[in-house]
Amino acid sequence: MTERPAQPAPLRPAAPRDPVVVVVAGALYDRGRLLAARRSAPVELAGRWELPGGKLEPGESPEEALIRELREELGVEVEPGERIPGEWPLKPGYVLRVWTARLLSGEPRPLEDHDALRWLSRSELDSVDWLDQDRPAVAEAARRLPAV
Ligand code: 9L3
Ligand code: MG
Repeated sequence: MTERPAQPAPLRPAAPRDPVVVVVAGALYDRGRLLAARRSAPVELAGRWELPGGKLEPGESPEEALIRELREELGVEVEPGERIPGEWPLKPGYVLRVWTARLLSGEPRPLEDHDALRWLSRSELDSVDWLDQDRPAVAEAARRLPAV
């Protein structure tokens, strides 16, 4: 009777990848300008400027999250447009994805998590202190600034 060759040890099932929290942000355009929002919290980010948005909630599509976040934070209704290609790391376990968005109604106001808003033309984009993590996304958003 021949001995069966030793079987290799069964492979461990692949460890599930750490879930990544998706943060969606909007590149909102109006007459050739891009909306920038100054964070009021948390303290380590306060005073820095960003594309407004926030974390995807369970069961939400990114577009739904963007609509909800901009309604909560700015008091406006928006229509998400195209996803700006790319994905930018935030703090560990978080990534930023950006969509263009069109203002349907309302005038943005800093209702939640921001204390100032500015509409920036292309030549003004460097005049605010963007979060480092938002800079590459802002550069991509700026390339899509509609000419006026
Ligand atoms: N964040 C960075 N850039 C952005 C946004 C909308 C958010 N454009 C970071 C800040 C927080 C985390 O993502 O660390 C979650 O964002 P939020 O829910 O506090 O807005
Ligand atoms: Mg937010």
